[in-house]
Amino acid sequence: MKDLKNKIVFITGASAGIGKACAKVFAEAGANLILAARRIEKINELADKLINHNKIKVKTVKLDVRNYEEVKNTISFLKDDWKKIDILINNAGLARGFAKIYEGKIEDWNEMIDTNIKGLLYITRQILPLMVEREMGHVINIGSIAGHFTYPFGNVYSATKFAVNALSQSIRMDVLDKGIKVSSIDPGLVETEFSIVRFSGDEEKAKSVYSGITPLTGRDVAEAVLFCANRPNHVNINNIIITPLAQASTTMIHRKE
Ligand code: NDP
Ligand code: 8X3
Repeated sequence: MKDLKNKIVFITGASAGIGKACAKVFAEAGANLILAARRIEKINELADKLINHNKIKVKTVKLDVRNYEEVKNTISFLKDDWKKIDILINNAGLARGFAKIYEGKIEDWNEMIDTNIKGLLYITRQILPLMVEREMGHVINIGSIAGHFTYPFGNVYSATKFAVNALSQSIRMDVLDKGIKVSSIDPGLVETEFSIVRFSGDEEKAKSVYSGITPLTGRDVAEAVLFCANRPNHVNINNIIITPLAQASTTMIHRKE
Protein backbone atom coordinates (compact mmCIF):
# COMPACT_ATOMS: atom_id res chain seq x y z
CA MET A 1 0.00 0.00 0.00
CA LYS A 2 1.35 3.44 -0.93
CA ASP A 3 2.01 5.89 1.89
CA LEU A 4 0.11 9.12 1.23
CA LYS A 5 1.74 11.10 4.05
CA ASN A 6 2.78 14.56 2.83
CA LYS A 7 1.46 13.90 -0.68
CA ILE A 8 -0.44 16.86 -2.12
CA VAL A 9 -4.05 16.23 -3.07
CA PHE A 10 -6.08 18.83 -4.99
CA ILE A 11 -9.84 18.35 -4.57
CA THR A 12 -12.45 20.31 -6.51
CA GLY A 13 -15.90 20.65 -4.95
CA ALA A 14 -14.56 20.09 -1.44
CA SER A 15 -17.27 22.14 0.27
CA ALA A 16 -19.87 19.35 0.37
CA GLY A 17 -20.72 15.71 -0.23
CA ILE A 18 -18.17 13.45 -1.87
CA GLY A 19 -15.45 16.12 -2.15
CA LYS A 20 -15.70 16.99 1.53
CA ALA A 21 -15.58 13.29 2.44
CA CYS A 22 -12.48 12.88 0.24
CA ALA A 23 -10.84 15.75 2.12
CA LYS A 24 -11.47 13.99 5.43
CA VAL A 25 -10.32 10.56 4.25
CA PHE A 26 -7.11 11.88 2.67
CA ALA A 27 -6.42 14.04 5.74
CA GLU A 28 -6.69 10.89 7.87
CA ALA A 29 -4.11 9.31 5.55
CA GLY A 30 -1.74 12.21 6.30
CA ALA A 31 -1.90 13.94 2.91
CA ASN A 32 -1.69 17.71 2.55
CA LEU A 33 -4.68 19.21 0.76
CA ILE A 34 -5.66 21.97 -1.62
CA LEU A 35 -9.41 22.38 -1.28
CA ALA A 36 -11.33 24.24 -4.00
CA ALA A 37 -14.96 25.38 -4.18
CA ARG A 38 -17.02 28.52 -4.66
CA ARG A 39 -18.22 28.53 -1.03
CA ILE A 40 -14.90 29.55 0.50
CA GLU A 41 -16.33 29.83 4.04
CA LYS A 42 -17.24 26.14 4.00
CA ILE A 43 -13.81 24.97 2.89
CA ASN A 44 -12.09 27.35 5.32
CA GLU A 45 -14.11 25.87 8.16
CA LEU A 46 -13.29 22.33 7.00
CA ALA A 47 -9.61 23.23 6.62
CA ASP A 48 -9.43 24.50 10.23
CA LYS A 49 -10.86 21.23 11.49
CA LEU A 50 -8.56 19.06 9.39
CA ILE A 51 -5.45 21.04 10.36
CA ASN A 52 -6.33 20.67 14.04
CA HIS A 53 -7.32 17.01 13.96
CA ASN A 54 -4.88 15.60 11.45
CA LYS A 55 -1.84 17.89 11.77
CA ILE A 56 -1.62 18.33 8.01
CA LYS A 57 -1.24 21.38 5.77
CA VAL A 58 -4.35 22.61 4.01
CA LYS A 59 -4.71 25.39 1.45
CA THR A 60 -8.12 26.64 0.36
CA VAL A 61 -8.94 28.32 -2.93
CA LYS A 62 -12.17 30.01 -3.92
CA LEU A 63 -12.74 28.75 -7.39
CA ASP A 64 -15.50 28.42 -9.96
CA VAL A 65 -14.31 25.63 -12.25
CA ARG A 66 -16.37 27.13 -15.10
CA ASN A 67 -14.14 30.20 -15.26
CA TYR A 68 -10.94 29.34 -17.16
CA GLU A 69 -9.13 32.58 -16.26
CA GLU A 70 -9.84 31.94 -12.58
CA VAL A 71 -8.64 28.33 -12.87
CA LYS A 72 -5.49 29.41 -14.71
CA ASN A 73 -4.63 32.14 -12.20
CA THR A 74 -5.34 29.94 -9.20
CA ILE A 75 -2.98 27.22 -10.35
CA SER A 76 -0.27 29.53 -11.63
CA PHE A 77 -0.24 31.57 -8.38
CA LEU A 78 0.31 28.47 -6.23
CA LYS A 79 3.71 28.51 -4.52
CA ASP A 80 6.17 26.04 -6.07
CA ASP A 81 5.84 23.60 -3.16
CA TRP A 82 2.05 23.46 -3.58
CA LYS A 83 2.44 22.97 -7.34
CA LYS A 84 3.82 19.48 -6.71
CA ILE A 85 0.32 18.04 -6.86
CA ASP A 86 0.40 14.26 -6.56
CA ILE A 87 -3.32 13.55 -6.82
CA LEU A 88 -6.05 15.55 -8.55
CA ILE A 89 -9.61 14.65 -7.62
CA ASN A 90 -11.90 16.12 -10.26
CA ASN A 91 -15.09 16.00 -8.22
CA ALA A 92 -16.92 19.34 -8.70
CA GLY A 93 -20.11 18.70 -10.58
CA LEU A 94 -23.86 18.80 -10.55
CA ALA A 95 -27.13 17.77 -12.07
CA ARG A 96 -29.62 20.57 -12.68
CA GLY A 97 -33.22 19.76 -13.52
CA PHE A 98 -35.03 16.55 -14.34
CA ALA A 99 -37.00 17.02 -17.54
CA LYS A 100 -37.69 15.42 -20.89
CA ILE A 101 -35.19 16.65 -23.43
CA TYR A 102 -37.87 18.55 -25.38
CA GLU A 103 -38.82 20.42 -22.22
CA GLY A 104 -35.35 20.91 -20.71
CA LYS A 105 -34.01 24.35 -19.82
CA ILE A 106 -31.08 25.58 -21.87
CA GLU A 107 -29.57 27.30 -18.82
CA ASP A 108 -29.63 23.99 -16.91
CA TRP A 109 -27.89 22.23 -19.81
CA ASN A 110 -25.24 24.95 -20.02
CA GLU A 111 -24.57 24.83 -16.29
CA MET A 112 -24.04 21.05 -16.35
CA ILE A 113 -21.90 21.09 -19.49
CA ASP A 114 -19.85 24.05 -18.24
CA THR A 115 -19.22 22.48 -14.84
CA ASN A 116 -19.02 18.74 -15.44
CA ILE A 117 -17.19 18.73 -18.77
CA LYS A 118 -15.56 22.10 -19.34
CA GLY A 119 -14.71 22.66 -15.67
CA LEU A 120 -13.04 19.26 -15.43
CA LEU A 121 -11.13 20.01 -18.63
CA TYR A 122 -10.00 23.45 -17.44
CA ILE A 123 -8.67 22.07 -14.15
CA THR A 124 -7.00 19.12 -15.87
CA ARG A 125 -5.43 21.36 -18.52
CA GLN A 126 -3.74 23.40 -15.77
CA ILE A 127 -2.72 20.64 -13.36
CA LEU A 128 -1.82 17.75 -15.68
CA PRO A 129 1.21 19.56 -17.23
CA LEU A 130 2.66 19.88 -13.72
CA MET A 131 2.36 16.12 -13.34
CA VAL A 132 3.78 15.50 -16.82
CA GLU A 133 6.79 17.65 -15.93
CA ARG A 134 7.47 15.51 -12.84
CA GLU A 135 6.51 12.27 -14.62
CA MET A 136 4.30 11.28 -11.72
CA GLY A 137 0.78 11.85 -10.47
CA HIS A 138 -2.74 10.53 -10.38
CA VAL A 139 -5.91 11.99 -11.85
CA ILE A 140 -9.08 10.64 -10.25
CA ASN A 141 -12.28 11.71 -11.95
CA ILE A 142 -15.64 11.39 -10.22
CA GLY A 143 -17.90 10.17 -13.00
CA SER A 144 -21.20 8.43 -12.36
CA ILE A 145 -23.11 5.28 -13.09
CA ALA A 146 -24.98 7.74 -15.34
CA GLY A 147 -21.82 7.82 -17.46
CA HIS A 148 -22.35 4.14 -18.30
CA PHE A 149 -26.15 3.88 -18.54
CA THR A 150 -28.64 6.66 -19.07
CA TYR A 151 -32.13 6.93 -17.55
CA PRO A 152 -35.39 8.77 -18.28
CA PHE A 153 -34.94 12.52 -17.67
CA GLY A 154 -31.21 11.97 -17.13
CA ASN A 155 -30.39 13.09 -20.69
CA VAL A 156 -27.91 15.97 -20.45
CA TYR A 157 -26.53 15.06 -17.02
CA SER A 158 -25.89 11.56 -18.32
CA ALA A 159 -24.27 12.96 -21.45
CA THR A 160 -21.84 14.99 -19.34
CA LYS A 161 -20.89 11.89 -17.36
CA PHE A 162 -20.47 9.83 -20.56
CA ALA A 163 -18.06 12.61 -21.54
CA VAL A 164 -16.18 12.25 -18.25
CA ASN A 165 -15.93 8.52 -18.92
CA ALA A 166 -14.51 9.22 -22.40
CA LEU A 167 -12.07 11.77 -21.00
CA SER A 168 -10.80 9.38 -18.31
CA GLN A 169 -10.04 6.77 -20.98
CA SER A 170 -8.50 9.33 -23.26
CA ILE A 171 -6.33 11.05 -20.65
CA ARG A 172 -5.03 7.60 -19.63
CA MET A 173 -3.83 7.07 -23.21
CA ASP A 174 -2.30 10.54 -23.47
CA VAL A 175 -0.16 10.11 -20.33
CA LEU A 176 0.67 6.43 -20.76
CA ASP A 177 4.37 7.19 -21.20
CA LYS A 178 4.48 9.70 -18.32
CA GLY A 179 4.02 7.48 -15.28
CA ILE A 180 0.69 9.10 -14.43
CA LYS A 181 -2.32 7.12 -13.24
CA VAL A 182 -5.89 7.88 -14.30
CA SER A 183 -8.91 6.45 -12.49
CA SER A 184 -12.63 7.03 -12.66
CA ILE A 185 -14.90 6.44 -9.67
CA ASP A 186 -18.48 6.15 -10.81
CA PRO A 187 -21.10 6.09 -8.05
CA GLY A 188 -24.81 5.37 -8.08
CA LEU A 189 -27.07 7.04 -5.54
CA VAL A 190 -25.14 8.98 -2.90
CA GLU A 191 -27.05 11.14 -0.42
CA THR A 192 -25.30 14.52 -0.51
CA GLU A 193 -26.47 17.98 -1.57
CA PHE A 194 -26.66 16.57 -5.12
CA SER A 195 -30.44 16.12 -5.30
CA ILE A 196 -31.14 19.38 -3.42
CA VAL A 197 -29.11 21.13 -6.13
CA ARG A 198 -30.79 19.13 -8.90
CA PHE A 199 -34.24 20.11 -7.63
CA SER A 200 -33.17 23.70 -6.85
CA GLY A 201 -33.66 23.51 -3.09
CA ASP A 202 -36.82 21.32 -3.01
CA GLU A 203 -35.80 19.18 -0.02
CA GLU A 204 -38.85 16.92 -0.10
CA LYS A 205 -38.26 15.98 -3.72
CA ALA A 206 -34.58 15.50 -2.98
CA LYS A 207 -35.34 13.19 -0.05
CA SER A 208 -37.65 11.04 -2.21
CA VAL A 209 -34.71 10.07 -4.44
CA TYR A 210 -33.35 7.98 -1.55
CA SER A 211 -36.67 6.74 -0.11
CA GLY A 212 -36.83 3.07 0.83
CA ILE A 213 -33.11 2.45 0.30
CA THR A 214 -29.89 2.95 2.18
CA PRO A 215 -27.96 5.21 -0.21
CA LEU A 216 -24.20 5.51 -0.35
CA THR A 217 -22.58 8.17 1.80
CA GLY A 218 -19.91 10.56 0.61
CA ARG A 219 -17.50 8.58 2.77
CA ASP A 220 -18.32 5.30 0.98
CA VAL A 221 -17.22 6.92 -2.26
CA ALA A 222 -14.22 8.65 -0.69
CA GLU A 223 -12.95 5.31 0.57
CA ALA A 224 -13.08 3.94 -3.00
CA VAL A 225 -11.12 7.00 -4.13
CA LEU A 226 -8.56 6.36 -1.39
CA PHE A 227 -8.27 2.71 -2.44
CA CYS A 228 -7.33 3.84 -5.96
CA ALA A 229 -4.85 6.35 -4.60
CA ASN A 230 -2.93 4.06 -2.28
CA ARG A 231 -2.35 1.11 -4.62
CA PRO A 232 1.31 0.28 -5.27
CA ASN A 233 3.09 2.20 -8.03
CA HIS A 234 2.60 -0.46 -10.71
CA VAL A 235 -1.19 -0.72 -10.21
CA ASN A 236 -3.75 1.53 -11.90
CA ILE A 237 -7.41 1.12 -11.04
CA ASN A 238 -9.15 2.20 -14.24
CA ASN A 239 -12.70 2.33 -13.04
CA ILE A 240 -14.91 1.54 -10.07
CA ILE A 241 -18.69 1.53 -10.34
CA ILE A 242 -20.04 1.69 -6.81
CA THR A 243 -23.75 1.55 -5.94
CA PRO A 244 -25.93 1.01 -2.90
CA LEU A 245 -26.81 -2.65 -2.41
CA ALA A 246 -30.37 -1.80 -3.47
CA GLN A 247 -29.32 -0.40 -6.87
CA ALA A 248 -28.60 -2.67 -9.87
CA SER A 249 -28.55 0.03 -12.57
CA THR A 250 -29.65 3.62 -13.06
CA THR A 251 -33.24 2.42 -13.39
CA MET A 252 -33.42 -0.72 -11.22
CA ILE A 253 -33.71 0.29 -7.59
CA HIS A 254 -35.26 -1.99 -4.98
CA ARG A 255 -37.17 0.21 -2.53
CA LYS A 256 -38.67 -1.08 0.73
CA GLU A 257 -41.73 1.11 1.26
P1 NDP B 1 -22.78 18.04 -3.74
O1 NDP B 1 -23.81 18.94 -4.32
O2 NDP B 1 -22.93 17.61 -2.32
O3 NDP B 1 -21.33 18.66 -3.93
C1 NDP B 1 -20.96 19.24 -5.16
C2 NDP B 1 -19.65 19.99 -4.99
O4 NDP B 1 -19.29 20.53 -6.27
C3 NDP B 1 -19.78 21.13 -4.02
O5 NDP B 1 -18.64 21.15 -3.20
C4 NDP B 1 -19.80 22.36 -4.92
O6 NDP B 1 -19.13 23.45 -4.27
C5 NDP B 1 -18.97 21.89 -6.09
N1 NDP B 1 -19.25 22.65 -7.30
C6 NDP B 1 -20.39 22.67 -8.03
N2 NDP B 1 -20.28 23.55 -9.04
C7 NDP B 1 -19.04 24.10 -8.94
C8 NDP B 1 -18.34 25.07 -9.67
N3 NDP B 1 -18.88 25.70 -10.72
N4 NDP B 1 -17.08 25.40 -9.30
C9 NDP B 1 -16.51 24.79 -8.24
N5 NDP B 1 -17.13 23.87 -7.50
C10 NDP B 1 -18.38 23.52 -7.84
O7 NDP B 1 -22.77 16.75 -4.71
P2 NDP B 1 -21.92 15.40 -4.69
O8 NDP B 1 -20.90 15.43 -3.65
O9 NDP B 1 -22.88 14.30 -4.71
O10 NDP B 1 -21.25 15.51 -6.13
C11 NDP B 1 -19.88 15.43 -6.36
C12 NDP B 1 -19.64 14.75 -7.70
O11 NDP B 1 -20.14 13.43 -7.64
C13 NDP B 1 -20.33 15.40 -8.88
O12 NDP B 1 -19.45 15.40 -9.97
C14 NDP B 1 -21.53 14.50 -9.16
O13 NDP B 1 -21.93 14.53 -10.48
C15 NDP B 1 -20.92 13.16 -8.79
N6 NDP B 1 -21.87 12.11 -8.47
C16 NDP B 1 -22.80 12.26 -7.47
C17 NDP B 1 -23.69 11.23 -7.20
C18 NDP B 1 -24.76 11.36 -6.17
O14 NDP B 1 -25.72 10.56 -6.22
N7 NDP B 1 -24.70 12.28 -5.24
C19 NDP B 1 -23.61 9.97 -7.91
C20 NDP B 1 -22.62 9.92 -8.96
C21 NDP B 1 -21.77 10.95 -9.18
P3 NDP B 1 -19.62 24.97 -4.25
O15 NDP B 1 -21.10 24.97 -4.45
O16 NDP B 1 -19.18 25.47 -2.91
O17 NDP B 1 -18.85 25.58 -5.37
C1 8X3 C 1 -25.72 10.67 -9.86
C2 8X3 C 1 -26.39 9.35 -9.90
O1 8X3 C 1 -28.26 8.03 -10.97
O2 8X3 C 1 -28.81 10.16 -9.92
O3 8X3 C 1 -24.70 10.72 -10.80
O4 8X3 C 1 -27.65 10.11 -12.01
S1 8X3 C 1 -27.83 9.42 -10.75
